[in-house]
Amino acid sequence: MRRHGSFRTLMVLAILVASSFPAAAATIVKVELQDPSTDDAIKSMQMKLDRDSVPAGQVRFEAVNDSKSLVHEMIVVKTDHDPSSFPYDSKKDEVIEAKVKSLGEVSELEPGKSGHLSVNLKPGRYVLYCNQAGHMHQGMWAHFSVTAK
Ligand SMILES: [Cu+2]
Repeated sequence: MRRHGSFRTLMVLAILVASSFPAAAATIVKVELQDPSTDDAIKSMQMKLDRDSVPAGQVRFEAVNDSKSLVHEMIVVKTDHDPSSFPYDSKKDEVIEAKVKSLGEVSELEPGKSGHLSVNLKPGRYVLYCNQAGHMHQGMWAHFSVTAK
């Protein structure tokens, strides 16, 4: 009985140790969605990232809409191109999302709201952009890169 008891104790310890080291934590990227209503010093729409490169793996984008008046969003696309060359519907003044493969998005945040997106990213070049009418053309996008581990 005594041997069994200590074996059980060891097993419990092993499980406790294993569970205190969770699978690799996500890299957090903070994204601020801004426009001239955010601050007088900001002259155009923009997407401000606290880092523009992360190692491959799980990434958690934490987006905050810093606008005082406009809805913004953040869409993630893996591409070597600038959004200025994405298929565009000039009537709607927006990127044709059906033709640009999105890896996920934090969609339509009201002013002051925040949201997040967790995705597993492979090495390569990415673009983050906002597809509210006209916003991409007003500069609301950012390059982002993922490096091999
Ligand atoms: Cu926007």
